[in-house]
Amino acid sequence: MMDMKLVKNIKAVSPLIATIILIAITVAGGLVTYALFTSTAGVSSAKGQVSFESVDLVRTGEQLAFAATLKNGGNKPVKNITVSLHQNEALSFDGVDDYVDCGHGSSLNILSEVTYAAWFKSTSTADTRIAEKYQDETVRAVLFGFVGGKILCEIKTINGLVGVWSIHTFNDGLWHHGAITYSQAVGKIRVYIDGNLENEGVQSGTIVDAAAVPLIIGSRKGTSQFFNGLIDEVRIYNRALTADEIQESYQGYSNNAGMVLYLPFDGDTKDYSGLENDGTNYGATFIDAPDVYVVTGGLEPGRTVAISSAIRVSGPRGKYVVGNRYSITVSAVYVDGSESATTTTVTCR
Ligand SMILES: [Ca+2]
Ligand SMILES: [Ca+2]
Repeated sequence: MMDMKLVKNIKAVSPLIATIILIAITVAGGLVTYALFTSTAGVSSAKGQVSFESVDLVRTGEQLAFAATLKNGGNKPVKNITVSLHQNEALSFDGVDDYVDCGHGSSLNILSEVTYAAWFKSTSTADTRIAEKYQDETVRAVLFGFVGGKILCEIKTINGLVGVWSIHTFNDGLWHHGAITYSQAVGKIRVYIDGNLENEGVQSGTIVDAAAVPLIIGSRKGTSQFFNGLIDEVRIYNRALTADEIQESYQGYSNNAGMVLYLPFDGDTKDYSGLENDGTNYGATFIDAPDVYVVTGGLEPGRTVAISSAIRVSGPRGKYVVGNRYSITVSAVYVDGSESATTTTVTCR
């Protein structure tokens, strides 16, 4: 059975990322089923009965081809199989005192057209920040917050403060892509979740000049409003991305035009936009955030299943580098509810 929550949980882990791809799976015997490329939390590593017969990872330019043959070597029918590729980390914030300070580089002092975007995962109902440039109620620019499970964007311009909330709550513990934009030319603040416009509001004028105020990830000023959960792939642009571009970001395509900050949070808090707005990490920890294929088809004992898909690799920082080894885990849930997992490694070629 297709787990809709899993399917909704599309965290296009980037810079490598996949668009949502339907993968045809042909089970020996002719049954054809489908799986979505998606991503969820990690999996266990216990020895299991479903294993890899073969696995292959090939990068050609911006394309990554993944192929594997899985076998149910046990005597119980499998209900659900998940395959995950481990190469990506996210940053975990404890909701107490963790944050990242990206300083106040001039490229972050954006006055008229702006986008903040990030992946987030949380169950918090608190008043927290994903990213903010805030000194006090007078000198404050952009607030990209997670408040009561909703995304909140506040933009302060010379004409005053306007806040726009997402309509829905997103503190369901699943990965979501959040993006907020302000365009002085259009006169709108817009909030997008998972690639779609959630809400918008009217605002006007140039954004308050906060040149000396650092950009803080996961907190207000590093002193309050601490984010509780995971943040990944933070991007800031000095232009308001279009709805189509936001949708593409959600699907994992990296748009570099006007990008002034890019934090992939894969083992460091450096800025990979090229503008050196590197973050200093105060206590947040890196956790494994694998790319996951959810293979929804069942698998009878003794049978094999071949899966394959093409993934588009994008972004300024190449992932799944040729010659590097990556860990791949297959997790199985059996019809009786028991579970197993087996991990192997593969060299990208
Ligand atoms: Ca990451
Ligand atoms: Ca801490």
